[in-house]
Amino acid sequence: MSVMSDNQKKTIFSGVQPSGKLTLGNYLGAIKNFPLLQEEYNCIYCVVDMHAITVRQDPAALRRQTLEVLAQYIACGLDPEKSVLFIQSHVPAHAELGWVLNCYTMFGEASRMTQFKDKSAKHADNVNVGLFDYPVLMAADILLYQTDMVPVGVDQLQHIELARNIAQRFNGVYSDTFVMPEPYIPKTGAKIMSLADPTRKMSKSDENANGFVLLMDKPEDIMRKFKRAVTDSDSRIIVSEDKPGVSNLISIYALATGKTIEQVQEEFQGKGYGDFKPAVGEAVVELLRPIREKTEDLLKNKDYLEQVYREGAQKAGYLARKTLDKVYRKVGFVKR
Ligand code: ATP
Ligand code: LTN
Repeated sequence: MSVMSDNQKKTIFSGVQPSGKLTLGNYLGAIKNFPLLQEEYNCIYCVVDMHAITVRQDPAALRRQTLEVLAQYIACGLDPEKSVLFIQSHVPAHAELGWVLNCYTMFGEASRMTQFKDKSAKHADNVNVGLFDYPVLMAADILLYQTDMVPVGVDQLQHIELARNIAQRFNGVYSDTFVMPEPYIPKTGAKIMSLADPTRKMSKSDENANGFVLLMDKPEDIMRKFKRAVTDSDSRIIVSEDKPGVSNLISIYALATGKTIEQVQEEFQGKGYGDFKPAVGEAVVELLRPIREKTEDLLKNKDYLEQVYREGAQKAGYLARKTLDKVYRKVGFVKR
């Protein structure tokens, strides 16, 4: 397997939480970029179920959603022969390194994480220690694989900076142990906004279902959501700071069709929302159709998915153990 044999290649790692159904934001901001680099890099992609339980989950739904995310990774173009695909809780080294890194993370720096502040406001009845510690586990995910690059949406930038700070601190105390990871954030699509409130991020946990498009949404639902999308007072189809609704739709259309922002603005010059919104809807329907169909097929074949995540955990576990052993030795744990 290339990941074990090819040390010349750089490593990419990323994760997605199985905390609900995946949105167009998850796809355009992150997952779409995962398969692009499969040939040139050692790619490792994880379904981060341990992160998902920082917010209360229904056990049966969590189990189903974990397999759905795995199936969607493959449906979006990840090839289990080329990339390592696995489930976080199957590789205990994540929790083990997470504990060690807790002892090299300052309470103050963890307290500054905006996702923690947002999520504790949203789940005020369950502000648990795991929610606070979430970014340290994420640092462990990344650092375990000596990751060079982490493809994510822009909302995760602060967490990657924290992972870098933790790595630097540890390397400073014990000599070089971890590779310094770099974020990989797309120029367009790094933050897809809600269709119902374009000042907010499109989020799968939004209470307003018209705000997000799911990868598994039926074509008629996608069309309805785009036709109802909140736009701005004047009807010009241009990107502008004071036109967050239209700017968001232009980004989505550009990404779905492979056109540039300029080409899209030109295409709809002199036209109104009546032409533009259904065109965005149709482009997204066509973008998502093959992903939805492939996901549905894969979910019918549980044996295949099981084989993928078992093999993935074995490969990931081998790589993770190498880093963990090094860390345990450096901090002074007796060899077992
Ligand atoms: P939740 O809504 O439960 O907070 P989430 O969708 O924000 O979850 P994840 O599922 O873990 O969080 O995100 C997976 C990846 O998708 C991350 O890299 C994240 O940056 C990216 N992402 C999430 N939402 C968007 C968005 N609206 N635009 C661009 N990228 C996004
Ligand atoms: N925090 C991320 C999910 C995540 C992740 C990671 C992303 C967990 N571990 C490691 C990249 C690398 C999120 O909520 N979007």
